[in-house]
Amino acid sequence: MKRLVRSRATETRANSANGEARHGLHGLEAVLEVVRHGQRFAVCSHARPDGDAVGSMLACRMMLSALGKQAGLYSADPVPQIYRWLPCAATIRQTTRVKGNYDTAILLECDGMARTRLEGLEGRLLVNIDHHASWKAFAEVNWIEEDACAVAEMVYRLTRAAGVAVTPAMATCLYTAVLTDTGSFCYEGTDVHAFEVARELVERGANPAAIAREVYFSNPLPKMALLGTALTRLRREERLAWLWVTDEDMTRAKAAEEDCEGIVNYAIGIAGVEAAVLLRELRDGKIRLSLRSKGGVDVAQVAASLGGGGHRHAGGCTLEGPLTTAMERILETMRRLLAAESQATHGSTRTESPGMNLLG
Ligand SMILES: [Mn+2]
Repeated sequence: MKRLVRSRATETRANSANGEARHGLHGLEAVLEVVRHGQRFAVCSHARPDGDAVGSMLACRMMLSALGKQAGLYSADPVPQIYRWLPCAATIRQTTRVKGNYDTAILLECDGMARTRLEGLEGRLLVNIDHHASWKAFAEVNWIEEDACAVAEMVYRLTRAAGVAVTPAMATCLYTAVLTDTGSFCYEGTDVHAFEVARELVERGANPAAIAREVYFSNPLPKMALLGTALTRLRREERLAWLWVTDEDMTRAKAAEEDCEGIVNYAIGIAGVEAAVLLRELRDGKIRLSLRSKGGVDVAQVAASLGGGGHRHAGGCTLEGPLTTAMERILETMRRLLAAESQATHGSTRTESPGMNLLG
């Protein structure tokens, strides 16, 4: 199913091969050129950074430093606890504004400047490196590889192409990014390339067991308390499952924003469920959605249509509240999507029976 998107990426690869930019797209070579000529780089990724964003930013800075360049790392949100042990994680500055005389800004897996929630990027040479299906060619230099298992794979390739030796610290950052972005090598798109990159990173000093211990076996207790609450709200209707977390739940569990990470996987993990949604009430009343699919339906499309982004299997977006309104809206969209997919696959619309709550 992921193969459906290969054509665009293949075209991108072709662009880089013949060095010519079509539709505003460039390749690795164009980014390499910018890296060689620039001196001061601001490197950032999307707000609410995940393992791929954090690991790739850190490795990117290490690569630029090795080339004798200056690099500043910026994030609108704090680095999640489970990634704070990464080498040099403290060099990521949490701010809403990038200050400094950077000539170039590298945006990792963002579909626009807004996705960073950072100000001060304007007026610099913008480089866009993305592997999301929801990519946009918004920058001066756009390098897109939808087939890359993580943006870390692209940073790794860039590092190799720049002739920079991948140190154990870089390998650790990049491996963590690949590990988390492939869902521990479980998601669709975990192909031979993903394992090749992982193998090369382990060869260069990444320690899989030590990294897994930090990322998966170091959960704070409030995260478990929040998960417990969320699971009491698990609902299922045929091939669709959903659950939600209120702001009050967060307060009661003493949970942090990042403790919501992974909850949606319990919903998509149910046998027979094809698509899942986690709704999370934010402090400002808006509702953050995490969408998952086993591949039959494309949640990146849904997310993009609602102002978000992601991949076929995983996406996210933010809706206006209240929770019940956002829930009705997304469930209606998902039901329609599943019905259309069912019709396309089986030639007839399955009757989606009235909702059956899993727990009462
Ligand atoms: Mn990613």
